[in-house]
Amino acid sequence: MELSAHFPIASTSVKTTCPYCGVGCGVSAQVGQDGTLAIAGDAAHPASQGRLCVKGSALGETLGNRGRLLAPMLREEGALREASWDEALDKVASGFARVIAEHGPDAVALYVSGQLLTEDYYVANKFMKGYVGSANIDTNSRLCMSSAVAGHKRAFGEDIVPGCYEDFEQADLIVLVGSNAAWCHPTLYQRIARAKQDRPDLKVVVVDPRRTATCDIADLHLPVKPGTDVWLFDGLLGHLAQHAADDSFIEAHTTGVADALDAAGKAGTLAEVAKACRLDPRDLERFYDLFANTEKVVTAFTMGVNQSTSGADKVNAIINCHLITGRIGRPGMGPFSLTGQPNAMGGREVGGLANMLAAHMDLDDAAQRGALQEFWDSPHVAGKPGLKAVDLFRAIEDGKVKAVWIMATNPLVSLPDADQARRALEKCELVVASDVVLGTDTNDAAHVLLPALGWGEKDGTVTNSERCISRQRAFLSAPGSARADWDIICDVARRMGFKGFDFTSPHEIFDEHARLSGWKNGTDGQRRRLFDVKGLAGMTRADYDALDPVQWPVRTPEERTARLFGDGRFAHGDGRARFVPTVPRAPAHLPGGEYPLVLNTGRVRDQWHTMTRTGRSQKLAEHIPEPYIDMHPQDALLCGVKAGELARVTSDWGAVVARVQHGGGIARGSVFMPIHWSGQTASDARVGTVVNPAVDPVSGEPEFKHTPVRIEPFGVTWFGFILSRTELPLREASNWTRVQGKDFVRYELAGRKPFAAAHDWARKLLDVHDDDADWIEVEDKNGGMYRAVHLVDGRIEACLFVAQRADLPARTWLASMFDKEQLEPADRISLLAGRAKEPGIDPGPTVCSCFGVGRKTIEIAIRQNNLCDAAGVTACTKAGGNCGSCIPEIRSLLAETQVAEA
Ligand SMILES: Nc1nc2c(c(=O)[nH]1)N[C@H]1C(S)=C(S)[C@@H](COP(=O)(O)OP(=O)(O)OC[C@H]3O[C@@H](n4cnc5c(=O)[nH]c(N)nc54)[C@H](O)[C@@H]3O)O[C@H]1N2
Ligand SMILES: Nc1nc2c(c(=O)[nH]1)N[C@H]1C(S)=C(S)[C@@H](COP(=O)(O)OP(=O)(O)OC[C@H]3O[C@@H](n4cnc5c(=O)[nH]c(N)nc54)[C@H](O)[C@@H]3O)O[C@H]1N2
Ligand code: SF4
Ligand SMILES: [Mo]
Repeated sequence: MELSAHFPIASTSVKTTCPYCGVGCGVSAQVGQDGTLAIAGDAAHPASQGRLCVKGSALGETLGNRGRLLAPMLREEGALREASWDEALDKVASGFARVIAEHGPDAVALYVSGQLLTEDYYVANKFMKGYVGSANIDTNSRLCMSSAVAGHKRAFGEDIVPGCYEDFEQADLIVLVGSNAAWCHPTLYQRIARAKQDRPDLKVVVVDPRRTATCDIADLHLPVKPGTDVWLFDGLLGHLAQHAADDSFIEAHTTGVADALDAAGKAGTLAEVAKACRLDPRDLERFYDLFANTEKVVTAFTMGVNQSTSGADKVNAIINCHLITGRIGRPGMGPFSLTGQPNAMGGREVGGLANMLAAHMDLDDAAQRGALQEFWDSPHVAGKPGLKAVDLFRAIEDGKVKAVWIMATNPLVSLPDADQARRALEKCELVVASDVVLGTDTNDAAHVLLPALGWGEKDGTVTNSERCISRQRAFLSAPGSARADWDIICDVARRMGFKGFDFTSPHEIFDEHARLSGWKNGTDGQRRRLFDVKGLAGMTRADYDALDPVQWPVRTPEERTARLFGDGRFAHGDGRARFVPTVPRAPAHLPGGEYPLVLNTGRVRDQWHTMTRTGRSQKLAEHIPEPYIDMHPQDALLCGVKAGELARVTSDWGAVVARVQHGGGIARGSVFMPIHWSGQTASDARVGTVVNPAVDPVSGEPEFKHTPVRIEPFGVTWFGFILSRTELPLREASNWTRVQGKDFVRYELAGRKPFAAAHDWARKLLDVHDDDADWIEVEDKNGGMYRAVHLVDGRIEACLFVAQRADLPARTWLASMFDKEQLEPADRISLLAGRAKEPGIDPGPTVCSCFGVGRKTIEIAIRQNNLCDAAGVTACTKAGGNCGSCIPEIRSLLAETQVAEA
């Protein structure tokens, strides 16, 4: 891609880390002399060994200045205007200072993100807990990893992931619980798939209410009833106690087994557990036997576990099973929390959560608070936990928190009961947002916008799921007047008169962070913290810049640590791990009455969260271009909705509209919606508005995967689409979704009001004023059809197609017209038909985004060449030949085609 306005600062290849998921793949970025950028996997990176998934591969497409926030902005009387850094930062500093002076330090808050670098995160936390004097700094990791953190702390005494990625290759059984790794941790998933191919004895069990792409490699899929994992693992604990307990390990290294078994007993007999989990008892027995009889077991878990009102208990129920068998800390075994964001771990190391301190110190330990204050030489160290994300936004709405600074997260989309979050920001006196892009739902509610450096421009470190610290390195110069997040925070801190923020580079911050990790660590009567990277303190700037990926702890510069707890010593004072009793309990809100179905929410393969970055890539838009509701055909029948048509999903908290589809492997009683669409990309698909705000009592993590809803048809009277070179103000128009095209934007439309005055509406919308504009149109008033194309200098500028029925032409051919600088006469004639005179084959929905290969192309190749495996499909069509993220889908097409042929 061209990076016209971006001045490349490096013309050789720069090694950095992917800014998306917690696998933390190494990326090699090369900016050519001509300004073009090439992205490839970094073969030397231990987490990924040269591999990238589709999102990582498409990083180049997401850069560039289009849509970026390039200067500070202030909102005055509802309108945004550019401001200088001085003016903007003074406004933030004086606003925070005034609120603190008038209402105390707890009346301000920071809401930050696992997408900040460790250095940014470190200073944000120091600013709030050490200088403002409040622990009101929470992070979107509350929505993500907080149940795992709570579970780790309860069991181990510290937030520790004991294992490493190699364990997935060395295991004989991998249990994936509430994880769609094929789509969410793709390169790690592919590592498992390769290990299984080499060693078919490696068994994989997937525990997920949906039959996801991850089940492609599963020997056993347990489609648990949503929210019932504690029953499942409590039942397993009882089974293991009888068949696989490691008594000497339990005796020497743990406490609390009897209470845990007592609590687990409440789950009942195997038959009762099977009933509670809605599983076939034979499958359950198979799973229990497999687990009991396999020494090397890794149980990896993600959001199906954490995002629950029993999230922390789910985590501990899993850990209990590893403790009772002593399967922890040794090669090929252990509980393994897969992190979501690129720096979820780094955030936890610096104490980004409202109930933690920096460097794994404890907020409720006065001695550690004292030690931290001494190290920082700060006026305070917050003495009580701050507000957790959901409570924070309630406190903002209640007027208790009057100023909030949001960094690298988009809470008006990602929080549960997202309309509540919007109401909160509307009432808040001062809302500051630091972001890399201008158009986000949260920015729309902010008073001050601060432009941050993004990936490729910023410098620092991140920590992945296996505790591996890697450098993110800059290879592009700052666009506009954007500045690094750490730099912005330090500047505000200095303006508020705080000392201790004179950092001039991320290297200096990292050094302080590394020194703090070793500060009074196990000395001066303080608890020994396993998080210790003092071996990385004292590096020169050049050392830091050249830092190779390294797993912590790093107590001496030479130390390398793949696994923890192998010696049976845990981080609790007595060195023992705790069995945590977990009594199964149902989710907070159960389906029934008005809301008979359970809404489950999660991710799709090619998009990242609220789409502010992946949404800019045409390649990534094609796999799943529109928001959808996946549901069982029988439920659809009962609700009176049909596949391909729009439906409304309503809960007690809000409503959204999306297209119904089947085939997502969902059982009756549940529906699934992706989380990615916001007010910027769709009129009515911000799914957070529907999600209930109940949280886990221990971790404060919301129950994103379980909201009772009802579904009903969303009747429309017309359908349509627009392709346009410029963005259109559709905000108030009918139902719409925005899809990124190559040199255009596509809008899918539907309307409820009778369709009238098409000609005037179309010209107004497409901004065509000139009477002799090159404007071609056709209207069939009786048939309820209207089509128009606007050309400028022989090039297509925009086209609009609407009809009373949904049978509009496929968008593919029209989209290809946007590639042409000049339309040929034959193209012009075909424009209103929306397809070439002799149409080729419609490739169908995209399966392989890397090479743009559609479903129909693959199906035809399978049939014509009698293909029987994914490698054959790749050889014929290229699909799956780059990142491999689509291989599970190719394999299910192979299976479907084979069934159809039979
Ligand atoms: N493509 C892509 N990848 C991503 C991200 C992204 O936005 N896009 N985001 C990253 C982030 S921040 C995160 S946190 C991770 C999330 O990674 P995952 O947790 O793997 O992804 P999700 O789709 O949120 O949910 C996982 C699964 O939990 C299942 N589930 C729902 N309820 C239950 C239940 O009660 N029990 C069990 N066992 N399972 C249940 C869902 O059906 C779903 O398939 O992905 C990371 N990777
Ligand atoms: N219904 C439902 N909701 C969910 C979830 C779910 O499963 N279901 N999952 C939850 C989870 S696990 C997560 S992690 C959250 C994620 O939710 P969010 O964190 O809200 O989502 P993002 O779109 O990643 O928001 C990141 C923002 O930071 C900006 N940004 C990117 N890089 C930088 C940078 O370097 N500096 C600054 N200042 N800004 C930057 C981006 O443009 C974007 O606006 O969503 C949560 N919400
Ligand atoms: S698996 Fe994909 S999204 Fe995750 S770090 Fe690797 S390339 Fe990035
Ligand atoms: Mo996450």
